[in-house]
Amino acid sequence: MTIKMKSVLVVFVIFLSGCSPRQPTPVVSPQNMMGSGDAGMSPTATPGSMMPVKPEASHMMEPIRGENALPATETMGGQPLAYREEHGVKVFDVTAKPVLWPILDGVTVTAWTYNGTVPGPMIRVTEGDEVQIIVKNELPEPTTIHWHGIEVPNSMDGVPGVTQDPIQPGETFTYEFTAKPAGTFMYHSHFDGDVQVSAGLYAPFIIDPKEPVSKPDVDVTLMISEWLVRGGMTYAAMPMSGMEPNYFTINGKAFPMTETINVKKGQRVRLRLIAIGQFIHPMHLHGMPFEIVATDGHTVPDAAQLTKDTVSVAPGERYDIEFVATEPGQWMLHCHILHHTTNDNVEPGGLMLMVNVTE
Ligand SMILES: [Cu+2]
Repeated sequence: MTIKMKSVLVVFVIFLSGCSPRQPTPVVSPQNMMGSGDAGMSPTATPGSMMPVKPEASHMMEPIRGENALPATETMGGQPLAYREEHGVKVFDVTAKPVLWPILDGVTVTAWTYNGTVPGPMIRVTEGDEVQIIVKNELPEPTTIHWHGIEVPNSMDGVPGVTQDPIQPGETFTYEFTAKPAGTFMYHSHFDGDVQVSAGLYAPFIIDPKEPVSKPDVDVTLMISEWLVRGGMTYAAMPMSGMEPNYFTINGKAFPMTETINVKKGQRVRLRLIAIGQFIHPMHLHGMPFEIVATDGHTVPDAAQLTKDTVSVAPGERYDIEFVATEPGQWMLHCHILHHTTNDNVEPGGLMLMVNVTE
């Protein structure tokens, strides 16, 4: 072993010993935390599992705050948001607020939402539109919105402490930009993202092309995310020991409460897959192969389109897939990490839905 390697090892050991939890966390049981006392004894300790010793990191271990959260009045998330036109600008109102959101019969999460749904409402405009989004913060904590993948001016990018001050509880902030380019995008919180995004602050943002293109017969947007529900409390699910999710949702619902996509034989179907949680999901369609027609909102040229039946959607990615529904029947779309097709470890559940093709 070289001197350099030895010194790296010594520094690493000092780092690990400094990270040992000094007191039990109030939320997650110590046996779940890994590495308590001696990280070297724990073969699967992750950097995340060491973090609760830092006071500023403990927020992620606490339940999602739901003071004054009312039961959701809407049943479906991701629905188109109405707007008003003012001097040629499309103006949208978005309120960030907690609600109690059912993801399954008998399972309700405390969600932080845009306008009371998970996902929040879909903003859908045409390339080149001037848009204004008036954001009111009714959360108990500051927030901001990032327009993921959209080419906005830097001052509209929603990064707290960099491009803007956080929107404090009770405050309003107006975002304004020209919608471009065309494609599948999303908007989500960029303040305490590990907690706020996991809690539900995300929604689709679709920009349709200005020049007419051949439109699919069926066009469905599916946002994929994860939840940790324990003892009736909701926590921000993370790839971190003791904080892993036990529920998985498509558009805010776990199977069998996920939507069914109804299609007539011969129709061309576009599914816009968006992963907004912190886990990768290899989504597999039964019965019919599909083409990947756009990645992260950008059109894939015909000659470069892959024909697939499974596509892995990593956090932040979008894949637009298309297929012609040639075969009648009930065809399942599901994640192929099969633990993700369970509800609290019971199959079937989670990331499954039916594509129902009829004559
Ligand atoms: Cu998955």
